[in-house]
Amino acid sequence: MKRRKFVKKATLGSLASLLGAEIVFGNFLPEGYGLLGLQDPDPFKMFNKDSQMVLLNDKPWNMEAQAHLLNDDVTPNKFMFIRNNGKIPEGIDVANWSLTFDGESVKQEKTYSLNELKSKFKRHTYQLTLECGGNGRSEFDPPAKGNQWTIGAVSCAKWTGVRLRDVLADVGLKDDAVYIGYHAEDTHLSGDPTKEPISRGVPIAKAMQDETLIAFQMNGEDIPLAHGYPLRLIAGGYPASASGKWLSGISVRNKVHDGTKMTGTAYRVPCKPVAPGEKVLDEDMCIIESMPVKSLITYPKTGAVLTKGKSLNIRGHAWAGELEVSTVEYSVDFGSTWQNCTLQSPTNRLAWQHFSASINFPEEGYYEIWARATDSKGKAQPMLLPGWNPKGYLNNACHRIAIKVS
Ligand SMILES: Nc1nc2c(c(=O)[nH]1)N[C@H]1C(S)=C(S)[C@@H](COP(=O)(O)O)O[C@H]1N2
Ligand SMILES: [Mo]
Repeated sequence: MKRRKFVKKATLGSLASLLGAEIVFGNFLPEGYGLLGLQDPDPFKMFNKDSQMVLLNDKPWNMEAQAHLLNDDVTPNKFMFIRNNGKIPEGIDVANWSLTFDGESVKQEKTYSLNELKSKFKRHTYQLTLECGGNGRSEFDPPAKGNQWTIGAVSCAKWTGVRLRDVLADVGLKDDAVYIGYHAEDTHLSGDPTKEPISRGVPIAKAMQDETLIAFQMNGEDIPLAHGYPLRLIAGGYPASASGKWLSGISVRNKVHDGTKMTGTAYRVPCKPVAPGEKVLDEDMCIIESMPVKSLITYPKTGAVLTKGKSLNIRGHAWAGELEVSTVEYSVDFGSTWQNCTLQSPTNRLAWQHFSASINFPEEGYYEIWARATDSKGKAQPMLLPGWNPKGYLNNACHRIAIKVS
Protein backbone atom coordinates (compact mmCIF):
# COMPACT_ATOMS: atom_id res chain seq x y z
CA MET A 1 0.00 0.00 0.00
CA LYS A 2 1.26 3.44 -0.94
CA ARG A 3 1.64 5.89 1.89
CA ARG A 4 0.00 9.27 1.43
CA LYS A 5 2.68 11.93 1.12
CA PHE A 6 2.56 15.15 3.05
CA VAL A 7 4.14 18.52 2.35
CA LYS A 8 7.64 18.88 3.83
CA LYS A 9 8.34 21.25 6.73
CA ALA A 10 10.64 23.50 4.69
CA THR A 11 8.02 23.85 1.94
CA LEU A 12 5.43 24.76 4.58
CA GLY A 13 7.67 27.61 5.71
CA SER A 14 7.94 29.12 2.26
CA LEU A 15 4.21 28.65 1.62
CA ALA A 16 3.53 30.47 4.89
CA SER A 17 5.65 33.41 3.83
CA LEU A 18 3.82 33.60 0.50
CA LEU A 19 0.48 33.57 2.32
CA GLY A 20 1.65 35.95 5.01
CA ALA A 21 0.37 33.55 7.70
CA GLU A 22 1.25 30.20 9.28
CA ILE A 23 -0.67 27.24 7.86
CA VAL A 24 -2.11 25.95 11.12
CA PHE A 25 -2.88 22.37 10.06
CA GLY A 26 -0.04 22.31 7.53
CA ASN A 27 1.11 18.86 8.66
CA PHE A 28 -2.06 17.44 7.08
CA LEU A 29 -1.46 19.07 3.68
CA PRO A 30 -1.18 16.43 0.93
CA GLU A 31 1.80 16.90 -1.36
CA GLY A 32 0.95 18.73 -4.58
CA TYR A 33 -2.20 20.30 -3.16
CA GLY A 34 -2.80 23.82 -4.56
CA LEU A 35 -3.74 26.18 -1.73
CA LEU A 36 -6.71 28.36 -2.62
CA GLY A 37 -5.07 31.35 -0.98
CA LEU A 38 -2.23 31.16 -3.49
CA GLN A 39 -4.37 30.88 -6.59
CA ASP A 40 -4.67 33.84 -8.91
CA PRO A 41 -7.27 36.27 -7.64
CA ASP A 42 -10.38 36.88 -9.70
CA PRO A 43 -9.28 39.68 -12.05
CA PHE A 44 -12.86 40.84 -12.63
CA LYS A 45 -13.31 41.47 -8.90
CA MET A 46 -9.78 42.72 -8.39
CA PHE A 47 -10.09 45.39 -11.08
CA ASN A 48 -13.85 46.06 -10.67
CA LYS A 49 -14.58 44.81 -14.17
CA ASP A 50 -17.86 43.50 -15.52
CA SER A 51 -17.88 39.71 -15.74
CA GLN A 52 -18.65 39.92 -19.47
CA MET A 53 -15.20 41.41 -20.09
CA VAL A 54 -12.87 38.95 -21.83
CA LEU A 55 -9.56 37.98 -20.24
CA LEU A 56 -6.79 37.54 -22.83
CA ASN A 57 -3.79 37.09 -20.55
CA ASP A 58 -3.03 37.04 -16.83
CA LYS A 59 0.76 37.58 -16.94
CA PRO A 60 0.56 40.46 -17.61
CA TRP A 61 -3.13 41.30 -17.16
CA ASN A 62 -4.87 41.98 -20.46
CA MET A 63 -8.63 42.23 -20.77
CA GLU A 64 -10.94 43.50 -23.47
CA ALA A 65 -14.56 44.60 -23.80
CA GLN A 66 -17.21 43.29 -26.18
CA ALA A 67 -18.89 45.75 -28.54
CA HIS A 68 -22.21 45.86 -26.67
CA LEU A 69 -20.41 46.65 -23.39
CA LEU A 70 -19.13 49.89 -24.89
CA ASN A 71 -22.58 51.41 -25.37
CA ASP A 72 -22.11 54.20 -22.76
CA ASP A 73 -21.24 57.66 -24.07
CA VAL A 74 -18.45 57.84 -21.49
CA THR A 75 -16.78 54.49 -20.77
CA PRO A 76 -17.03 53.49 -17.08
CA ASN A 77 -14.15 51.61 -15.48
CA LYS A 78 -16.03 48.29 -15.49
CA PHE A 79 -16.01 48.21 -19.32
CA MET A 80 -12.53 49.61 -19.90
CA PHE A 81 -9.97 47.30 -21.48
CA ILE A 82 -6.70 46.68 -19.63
CA ARG A 83 -3.41 46.43 -21.46
CA ASN A 84 -0.35 45.86 -19.31
CA ASN A 85 3.17 45.12 -20.52
CA GLY A 86 4.61 44.44 -17.09
CA LYS A 87 3.56 44.03 -13.47
CA ILE A 88 1.32 46.59 -11.81
CA PRO A 89 3.30 48.48 -9.16
CA GLU A 90 2.69 47.31 -5.59
CA GLY A 91 2.55 49.35 -2.42
CA ILE A 92 2.02 52.68 -4.15
CA ASP A 93 2.90 55.55 -1.79
CA VAL A 94 0.80 58.46 -3.05
CA ALA A 95 2.14 60.89 -0.44
CA ASN A 96 5.62 60.45 -1.91
CA TRP A 97 4.73 60.07 -5.57
CA SER A 98 6.66 62.43 -7.83
CA LEU A 99 7.21 63.24 -11.48
CA THR A 100 10.72 64.06 -12.70
CA PHE A 101 11.47 65.90 -15.94
CA ASP A 102 14.88 65.21 -17.47
CA GLY A 103 16.47 64.54 -20.86
CA GLU A 104 18.78 66.40 -23.26
CA SER A 105 16.26 69.17 -23.91
CA VAL A 106 15.27 70.40 -20.45
CA LYS A 107 17.06 73.52 -19.19
CA GLN A 108 17.44 71.76 -15.85
CA GLU A 109 16.05 68.61 -14.30
CA LYS A 110 12.97 69.28 -12.21
CA THR A 111 10.82 67.13 -9.90
CA TYR A 112 7.24 67.80 -8.84
CA SER A 113 5.34 66.08 -6.08
CA LEU A 114 1.85 64.88 -6.93
CA ASN A 115 0.39 67.61 -4.71
CA GLU A 116 2.47 70.30 -6.41
CA LEU A 117 1.23 69.18 -9.81
CA LYS A 118 -2.37 69.28 -8.59
CA SER A 119 -2.13 72.70 -6.93
CA LYS A 120 0.31 74.64 -9.11
CA PHE A 121 -1.30 74.15 -12.53
CA LYS A 122 -4.76 74.71 -13.93
CA ARG A 123 -6.95 71.58 -14.17
CA HIS A 124 -8.61 70.48 -17.39
CA THR A 125 -11.03 67.67 -18.17
CA TYR A 126 -11.39 66.02 -21.57
CA GLN A 127 -13.08 62.89 -22.80
CA LEU A 128 -10.37 61.04 -24.73
CA THR A 129 -10.39 57.97 -26.96
CA LEU A 130 -7.70 55.42 -26.13
CA GLU A 131 -7.33 52.55 -28.55
CA CYS A 132 -4.58 49.97 -28.38
CA GLY A 133 -2.51 49.92 -31.59
CA GLY A 134 -3.13 46.16 -31.73
CA ASN A 135 -6.93 46.33 -31.42
CA GLY A 136 -8.31 43.97 -34.11
CA ARG A 137 -5.09 41.95 -34.31
CA SER A 138 -6.93 38.61 -34.12
CA GLU A 139 -8.07 38.96 -37.74
CA PHE A 140 -4.65 39.15 -39.36
CA ASP A 141 -3.61 36.33 -41.65
CA PRO A 142 -0.88 35.19 -41.46
CA PRO A 143 -1.47 35.81 -37.76
CA ALA A 144 0.56 38.26 -35.72
CA LYS A 145 1.94 37.38 -32.30
CA GLY A 146 0.67 39.28 -29.28
CA ASN A 147 -2.67 39.74 -27.56
CA GLN A 148 -5.39 38.54 -29.90
CA TRP A 149 -7.62 41.59 -29.46
CA THR A 150 -10.92 41.44 -31.31
CA ILE A 151 -12.64 44.83 -31.20
CA GLY A 152 -12.66 45.63 -27.49
CA ALA A 153 -9.34 47.40 -26.84
CA VAL A 154 -10.82 50.88 -27.02
CA SER A 155 -12.28 53.23 -24.41
CA CYS A 156 -13.37 56.83 -24.08
CA ALA A 157 -13.33 57.96 -20.46
CA LYS A 158 -13.13 61.46 -19.00
CA TRP A 159 -9.65 62.38 -17.83
CA THR A 160 -8.81 65.22 -15.47
CA GLY A 161 -5.35 66.60 -14.94
CA VAL A 162 -2.98 69.36 -15.88
CA ARG A 163 -1.73 70.13 -19.36
CA LEU A 164 1.67 68.62 -20.11
CA ARG A 165 2.35 71.86 -22.00
CA ASP A 166 1.86 73.99 -18.87
CA VAL A 167 4.25 71.84 -16.87
CA LEU A 168 6.83 71.77 -19.68
CA ALA A 169 6.71 75.59 -19.79
CA ASP A 170 7.42 75.65 -16.05
CA VAL A 171 10.32 73.19 -16.45
CA GLY A 172 11.85 75.21 -19.30
CA LEU A 173 12.81 73.58 -22.59
CA LYS A 174 15.73 74.06 -24.93
CA ASP A 175 15.06 74.88 -28.59
CA ASP A 176 16.13 71.42 -29.77
CA ALA A 177 13.29 69.46 -28.07
CA VAL A 178 11.63 67.13 -30.59
CA TYR A 179 10.09 64.31 -28.55
CA ILE A 180 9.02 63.35 -25.05
CA GLY A 181 9.24 59.86 -23.55
CA TYR A 182 7.59 58.59 -20.39
CA HIS A 183 8.93 56.51 -17.51
CA ALA A 184 6.70 54.55 -15.19
CA GLU A 185 6.69 52.50 -12.02
CA ASP A 186 5.42 49.16 -13.33
CA THR A 187 8.00 46.41 -13.27
CA HIS A 188 9.40 44.18 -16.00
CA LEU A 189 7.93 40.66 -16.16
CA SER A 190 11.44 39.25 -15.74
CA GLY A 191 11.67 40.99 -12.36
CA ASP A 192 14.82 42.82 -13.56
CA PRO A 193 14.59 46.29 -11.93
CA THR A 194 16.90 47.83 -14.56
CA LYS A 195 14.43 47.01 -17.37
CA GLU A 196 11.38 49.13 -18.16
CA PRO A 197 8.33 47.18 -19.42
CA ILE A 198 7.49 50.07 -21.73
CA SER A 199 8.71 53.65 -22.22
CA ARG A 200 7.09 55.28 -25.20
CA GLY A 201 6.38 58.88 -26.13
CA VAL A 202 5.08 61.41 -28.61
CA PRO A 203 6.51 64.18 -30.82
CA ILE A 204 6.81 67.52 -29.05
CA ALA A 205 3.94 69.01 -31.10
CA LYS A 206 1.61 66.32 -29.74
CA ALA A 207 2.94 66.89 -26.22
CA MET A 208 2.01 70.59 -26.60
CA GLN A 209 -1.64 70.00 -27.59
CA ASP A 210 -4.36 71.28 -25.23
CA GLU A 211 -5.70 67.75 -24.70
CA THR A 212 -2.40 66.09 -23.77
CA LEU A 213 -2.72 65.68 -20.02
CA ILE A 214 -0.85 64.55 -16.98
CA ALA A 215 -3.97 63.05 -15.45
CA PHE A 216 -4.81 62.14 -11.87
CA GLN A 217 -8.53 61.45 -12.26
CA MET A 218 -10.66 59.26 -14.49
CA ASN A 219 -14.42 59.83 -14.67
CA GLY A 220 -14.22 62.20 -11.69
CA GLU A 221 -12.44 59.80 -9.33
CA ASP A 222 -8.88 58.68 -8.60
CA ILE A 223 -7.59 56.73 -11.60
CA PRO A 224 -8.23 53.00 -10.97
CA LEU A 225 -5.06 51.04 -10.17
CA ALA A 226 -5.03 49.07 -13.44
CA HIS A 227 -5.31 52.27 -15.44
CA GLY A 228 -2.35 54.07 -13.94
CA TYR A 229 -3.07 55.24 -10.39
CA PRO A 230 -2.04 57.77 -9.21
CA LEU A 231 -0.69 59.56 -12.30
CA ARG A 232 -0.91 58.99 -16.02
CA LEU A 233 0.06 60.59 -19.28
CA ILE A 234 -2.88 60.83 -21.70
CA ALA A 235 -2.35 61.42 -25.39
CA GLY A 236 -5.70 60.64 -27.04
CA GLY A 237 -5.86 59.85 -30.75
CA TYR A 238 -2.46 58.17 -30.72
CA PRO A 239 -2.07 54.45 -30.03
CA ALA A 240 -2.88 54.09 -26.31
CA SER A 241 0.64 52.79 -25.72
CA ALA A 242 1.69 56.47 -25.81
CA SER A 243 -0.40 57.12 -22.68
CA GLY A 244 1.97 56.00 -19.92
CA LYS A 245 0.35 54.65 -16.76
CA TRP A 246 1.91 54.93 -13.25
CA LEU A 247 3.82 57.94 -14.56
CA SER A 248 6.96 58.97 -12.66
CA GLY A 249 9.21 60.52 -15.30
CA ILE A 250 9.20 62.42 -18.57
CA SER A 251 12.33 62.78 -20.65
CA VAL A 252 12.40 65.65 -23.10
CA ARG A 253 14.50 64.44 -25.98
CA ASN A 254 16.49 66.08 -28.77
CA LYS A 255 15.83 62.98 -30.92
CA VAL A 256 13.02 60.46 -31.26
CA HIS A 257 12.63 58.78 -27.87
CA ASP A 258 14.39 55.41 -27.83
CA GLY A 259 12.84 53.78 -24.74
CA THR A 260 11.48 50.22 -24.55
CA LYS A 261 8.94 49.51 -27.32
CA MET A 262 9.81 52.71 -29.21
CA THR A 263 12.43 51.02 -31.39
CA GLY A 264 12.62 47.98 -33.67
CA THR A 265 9.20 46.86 -34.85
CA ALA A 266 7.16 47.73 -31.74
CA TYR A 267 4.18 49.98 -32.48
CA ARG A 268 5.45 50.44 -36.02
CA VAL A 269 4.01 49.49 -39.39
CA PRO A 270 5.74 49.14 -42.75
CA CYS A 271 6.30 52.66 -44.16
CA LYS A 272 5.05 51.30 -47.51
CA PRO A 273 2.38 48.58 -47.89
CA VAL A 274 3.67 44.98 -48.02
CA ALA A 275 2.17 41.64 -49.10
CA PRO A 276 0.76 39.47 -46.27
CA GLY A 277 3.58 37.53 -44.62
CA GLU A 278 6.36 39.55 -46.22
CA LYS A 279 9.50 40.17 -44.11
CA VAL A 280 10.10 43.84 -43.39
CA LEU A 281 13.44 45.33 -42.34
CA ASP A 282 13.44 47.33 -39.09
CA GLU A 283 14.49 50.47 -40.95
CA ASP A 284 11.45 50.16 -43.21
CA MET A 285 9.06 50.31 -40.23
CA CYS A 286 7.50 53.67 -39.29
CA ILE A 287 6.18 54.79 -35.88
CA ILE A 288 2.37 54.81 -35.61
CA GLU A 289 1.08 58.28 -34.79
CA SER A 290 -2.59 59.16 -35.34
CA MET A 291 -4.89 56.10 -35.21
CA PRO A 292 -7.09 55.43 -38.28
CA VAL A 293 -10.84 56.07 -38.60
CA LYS A 294 -12.99 53.38 -36.98
CA SER A 295 -16.48 52.71 -35.63
CA LEU A 296 -18.32 50.24 -33.42
CA ILE A 297 -22.00 49.30 -33.30
CA THR A 298 -22.67 49.11 -29.56
CA TYR A 299 -26.43 48.49 -29.71
CA PRO A 300 -27.89 45.99 -30.29
CA LYS A 301 -25.65 43.11 -29.33
CA THR A 302 -24.76 40.88 -32.25
CA GLY A 303 -27.19 37.95 -32.49
CA ALA A 304 -30.22 40.01 -31.43
CA VAL A 305 -33.64 38.71 -32.50
CA LEU A 306 -36.15 41.38 -33.54
CA THR A 307 -39.87 41.37 -33.97
CA LYS A 308 -41.09 41.73 -37.54
CA GLY A 309 -42.55 45.12 -38.42
CA LYS A 310 -40.70 47.03 -35.70
CA SER A 311 -37.93 49.47 -36.50
CA LEU A 312 -34.55 49.06 -34.86
CA ASN A 313 -32.56 51.94 -33.40
CA ILE A 314 -28.86 51.18 -33.69
CA ARG A 315 -26.22 53.08 -31.71
CA GLY A 316 -22.48 53.28 -31.71
CA HIS A 317 -19.35 55.40 -31.64
CA ALA A 318 -16.83 56.47 -34.25
CA TRP A 319 -13.39 58.02 -33.90
CA ALA A 320 -10.55 58.98 -36.21
CA GLY A 321 -7.34 59.48 -34.24
CA GLU A 322 -6.27 63.12 -34.51
CA LEU A 323 -9.07 63.86 -36.97
CA GLU A 324 -12.81 64.19 -36.67
CA VAL A 325 -15.31 61.74 -38.12
CA SER A 326 -17.38 63.37 -40.85
CA THR A 327 -19.90 60.60 -41.66
CA VAL A 328 -21.03 57.20 -40.48
CA GLU A 329 -23.11 55.02 -42.80
CA TYR A 330 -24.75 51.65 -42.35
CA SER A 331 -25.62 48.85 -44.75
CA VAL A 332 -28.04 45.94 -44.29
CA ASP A 333 -27.41 44.44 -47.75
CA PHE A 334 -23.75 43.43 -47.43
CA GLY A 335 -22.44 46.78 -48.58
CA SER A 336 -24.44 47.07 -51.78
CA THR A 337 -26.17 50.26 -50.57
CA TRP A 338 -25.35 52.59 -47.69
CA GLN A 339 -27.51 54.96 -45.64
CA ASN A 340 -26.35 57.84 -43.48
CA CYS A 341 -26.48 57.60 -39.71
CA THR A 342 -27.10 60.61 -37.48
CA LEU A 343 -23.69 61.62 -36.20
CA GLN A 344 -23.01 63.86 -33.21
CA SER A 345 -20.07 66.22 -32.84
CA PRO A 346 -17.47 65.18 -30.28
CA THR A 347 -17.79 66.70 -26.77
CA ASN A 348 -14.23 67.85 -27.30
CA ARG A 349 -11.39 67.20 -29.74
CA LEU A 350 -10.15 63.55 -29.62
CA ALA A 351 -13.36 62.18 -28.07
CA TRP A 352 -15.34 59.55 -29.94
CA GLN A 353 -18.59 60.60 -31.63
CA HIS A 354 -21.94 58.90 -31.20
CA PHE A 355 -24.00 57.72 -34.13
CA SER A 356 -27.50 56.31 -34.41
CA ALA A 357 -29.96 55.24 -37.09
CA SER A 358 -33.45 53.82 -37.26
CA ILE A 359 -33.61 50.75 -39.49
CA ASN A 360 -36.61 49.03 -41.03
CA PHE A 361 -36.17 45.50 -42.32
CA PRO A 362 -38.18 44.52 -45.41
CA GLU A 363 -39.00 40.95 -44.34
CA GLU A 364 -38.25 38.14 -41.88
CA GLY A 365 -34.84 36.56 -41.99
CA TYR A 366 -31.14 36.96 -41.36
CA TYR A 367 -29.40 40.29 -41.79
CA GLU A 368 -26.05 41.82 -41.06
CA ILE A 369 -25.63 45.45 -40.14
CA TRP A 370 -22.35 46.93 -41.24
CA ALA A 371 -21.11 50.37 -40.15
CA ARG A 372 -18.57 52.49 -41.98
CA ALA A 373 -17.05 55.77 -40.79
CA THR A 374 -15.24 58.35 -42.91
CA ASP A 375 -12.78 60.88 -41.47
CA SER A 376 -12.57 64.61 -42.17
CA LYS A 377 -9.98 64.00 -44.88
CA GLY A 378 -12.31 61.64 -46.77
CA LYS A 379 -10.68 58.38 -45.72
CA ALA A 380 -13.20 55.62 -45.00
CA GLN A 381 -12.88 52.35 -43.11
CA PRO A 382 -12.07 49.39 -45.36
CA MET A 383 -14.66 46.58 -45.61
CA LEU A 384 -12.03 43.91 -45.10
CA LEU A 385 -8.77 43.72 -43.22
CA PRO A 386 -6.54 46.62 -44.26
CA GLY A 387 -2.77 46.56 -44.87
CA TRP A 388 -1.26 43.43 -43.36
CA ASN A 389 1.71 44.22 -41.14
CA PRO A 390 4.05 41.96 -39.18
CA LYS A 391 2.85 43.00 -35.70
CA GLY A 392 -0.86 43.17 -36.47
CA TYR A 393 -1.59 46.83 -35.81
CA LEU A 394 -4.25 49.24 -37.09
CA ASN A 395 -7.03 46.88 -38.15
CA ASN A 396 -9.84 49.37 -38.73
CA ALA A 397 -12.09 47.15 -40.87
CA CYS A 398 -15.84 47.80 -40.64
CA HIS A 399 -17.68 46.40 -37.65
CA ARG A 400 -20.54 44.03 -38.41
CA ILE A 401 -23.33 42.56 -36.31
CA ALA A 402 -25.80 39.76 -37.10
CA ILE A 403 -29.57 40.23 -36.68
CA LYS A 404 -32.59 37.95 -37.05
CA VAL A 405 -36.06 39.30 -37.75
CA SER A 406 -38.88 36.87 -36.98
N1 LIG B 1 3.42 52.19 -17.58
C1 LIG B 1 2.70 51.61 -18.54
N2 LIG B 1 1.91 52.37 -19.33
C2 LIG B 1 1.19 51.81 -20.31
C3 LIG B 1 1.25 50.41 -20.56
C4 LIG B 1 2.08 49.62 -19.70
O1 LIG B 1 2.16 48.40 -19.82
N3 LIG B 1 2.77 50.26 -18.71
N4 LIG B 1 0.56 49.87 -21.61
C5 LIG B 1 0.26 50.79 -22.70
C6 LIG B 1 -0.61 50.22 -23.72
S1 LIG B 1 0.14 49.22 -24.86
C7 LIG B 1 -1.93 50.53 -23.80
S2 LIG B 1 -2.89 49.97 -25.07
C8 LIG B 1 -2.57 51.38 -22.77
C9 LIG B 1 -3.74 50.66 -22.13
O2 LIG B 1 -4.39 51.49 -21.22
P1 LIG B 1 -5.49 50.90 -20.23
O3 LIG B 1 -4.94 49.64 -19.63
O4 LIG B 1 -5.73 51.98 -19.24
O5 LIG B 1 -6.72 50.61 -21.05
O6 LIG B 1 -1.68 51.76 -21.73
C10 LIG B 1 -0.37 52.07 -22.17
N5 LIG B 1 0.40 52.60 -21.08
MO1 LIG C 1 -1.42 48.87 -26.60
